[in-house]
Amino acid sequence: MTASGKDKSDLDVIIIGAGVGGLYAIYRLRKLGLRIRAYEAGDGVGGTWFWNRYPGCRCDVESMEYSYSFDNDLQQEWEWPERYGTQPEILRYVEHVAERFDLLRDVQLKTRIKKARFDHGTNLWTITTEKGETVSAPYCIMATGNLSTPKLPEIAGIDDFQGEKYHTGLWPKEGVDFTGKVVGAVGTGSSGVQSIPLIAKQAKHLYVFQRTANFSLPARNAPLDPEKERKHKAEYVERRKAAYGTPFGIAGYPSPEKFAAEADAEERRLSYEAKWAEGGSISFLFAYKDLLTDKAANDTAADFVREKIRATVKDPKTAELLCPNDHPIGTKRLILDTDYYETYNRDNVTLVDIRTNPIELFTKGGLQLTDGGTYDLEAISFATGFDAMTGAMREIDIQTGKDNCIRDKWEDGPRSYLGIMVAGFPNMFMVTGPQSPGVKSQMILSCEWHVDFAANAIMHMRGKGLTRIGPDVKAEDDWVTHNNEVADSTLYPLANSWYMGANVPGKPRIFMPYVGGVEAYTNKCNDVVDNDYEGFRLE
Ligand code: N01
Repeated sequence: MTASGKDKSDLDVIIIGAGVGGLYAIYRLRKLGLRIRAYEAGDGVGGTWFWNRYPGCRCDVESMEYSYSFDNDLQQEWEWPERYGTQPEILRYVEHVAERFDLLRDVQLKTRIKKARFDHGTNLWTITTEKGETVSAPYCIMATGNLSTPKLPEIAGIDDFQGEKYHTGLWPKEGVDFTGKVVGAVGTGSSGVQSIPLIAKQAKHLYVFQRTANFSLPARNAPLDPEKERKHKAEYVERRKAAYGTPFGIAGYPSPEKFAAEADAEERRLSYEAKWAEGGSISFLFAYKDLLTDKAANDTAADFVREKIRATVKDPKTAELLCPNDHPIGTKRLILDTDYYETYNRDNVTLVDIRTNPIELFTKGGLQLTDGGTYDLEAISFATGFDAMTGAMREIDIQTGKDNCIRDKWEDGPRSYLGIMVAGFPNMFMVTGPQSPGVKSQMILSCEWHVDFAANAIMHMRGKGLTRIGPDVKAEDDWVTHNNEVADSTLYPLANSWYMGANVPGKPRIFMPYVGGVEAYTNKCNDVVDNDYEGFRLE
């Protein structure tokens, strides 16, 4: 790190974040001969997989897919033990990649960036760390992650609670032993649903405080079938290419051929039954063409899952509470679980409905509900999610002039061109930014796509002797409009999800990811480049 006042352009590209995207940026840009450095808040690399160490944490994309594609030897040699990778296994993989390609020498750990300023005179970004150090470069890549700003509930007394308190997104490295303890679990999204069965196995008693029931499907995790692995590896290169031509960036799932109404009730039941037995969310959502666009079609799938919940959970009142009823299936991230619903048949687990009777306040020894009921708790696991998609960038004070900062620009929701750049913020690239398919795709593939786009753009600029690139306001406006139109043609906006910013009080309700699919998106990006970076201004 250059001390303030020294040579201001000792790097070509600053990378913020050393998760999956940031690490690939180091690899890719270094190969191009660029001087780069990544700044990472954690004391290790891996981003999401570094921070989310809660029990049961596992990826919901199959391990043969959820990996880098940039090096065929890497993808051939790495062996995944299970169908879905656990957090420790994925972190081990990411650390292996960092070591294998000698990426760590360009990472500065334990360094949180507080400020980023662009100087229009010099065309340099200068970033400032928490400790006040600064460094400058013509380009800056925000590899800050979409789910990297953990959020605790804004409920009175939360700091008064004297027991153990954990957030799934900031879980202690050494793990947590709940043995013999009375534990509360708040939050029943993916993190809650994955952790609750394991916490229940340890706790003396577990109270699950549920505000919204979510749809969850069985993951059917198992040791990886060696024959499946062999076949997959033989086709790896073709599968990766094919992935860019699919909706979610994952090849191997045949597109649905029928609308739900084209099948009768029995045919639909058999189809859902087969998907349920197979495990996994993409396959389930691919049962029919219109599950995410037509409410009546969606109801057929949602009813099927509700019936499964009723058939699994023995206490009818608990089963009914666990049946999601406020959003179409798939419009919140569809969860994959192992024994989630079965967990409610344990004597030491109680589901508490905080939709009709919210948590009023936390106390020294537990919490109190609105009706005055109290719960004594020795530990609380908060699986309450993140200030998603925009939180990490809004935490950095990003400015390109006195009246132009990202916090203000995104006050009413994010605006970007392709989720890659923001008008008025030149030379700043985002990795899987809002209005890109990032979180609705195989994330690692999308990270590679975005880093490649930035790398190619930077080399294009250098080749032409240009120094400043950023989107036109009109191109950005059109992309935002397109993003919203595509979202509005689906059922997604019907859910109070983090895609909509709905989980953060006061956050504007705008649908943030691009749901037109990876194929449409990558085609658009290719057209933009082929048309001389159409929509970007290169100066
Ligand atoms: O967070 P969430 P997450 N009082 O926002 C509740 C990815 N991920 O960490 O629905 C009471 O989904 C909230 O209730 P409600 C994946 O993309 C992937 O679980 O807002 N409750 C909800 O139940 C996922 O979607 C994997 O009413 C409050 C929960 O907390 C994303 O990360 C694993 C509350 C938050 O759910 C985020 O998942 C884990 C309050 N004040 C995560 N505030 C896999 O790959 C929030 N809640 C499998």
